[in-house]
Amino acid sequence: MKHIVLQMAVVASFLITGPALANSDHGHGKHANHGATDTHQEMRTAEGVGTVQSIAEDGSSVVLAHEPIAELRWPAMTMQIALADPVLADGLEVDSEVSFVLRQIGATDYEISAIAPANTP
Ligand SMILES: [Cu+2]
Repeated sequence: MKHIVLQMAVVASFLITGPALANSDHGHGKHANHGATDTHQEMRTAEGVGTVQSIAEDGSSVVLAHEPIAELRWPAMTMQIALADPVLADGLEVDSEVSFVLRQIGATDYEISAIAPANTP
């Protein structure tokens, strides 16, 4: 009998937490704290703008001096960010202004999923 009761408990907890987790994809963007205190695993994205400082020869990353990213509570800073695909480095030029999309890949890790010359004059 104990085995049956335990299995029922597992099924019940799955039924309760499954939909709750699926719904948690919405509305968490506002309380990120650079990921440090955020244990949610959903993949967040955020847009930013900045200036290309350098580009890794293998296209694996770029160094950006980016403006503050309010969604992530990031201050303006110069940082190296991984590129999701080396092809994203094609056409990038050092000292050019770019807009980019960050995609969360870990608790505190982000990569660039899209990057293009900024349209601002
Ligand atoms: Cu940064």
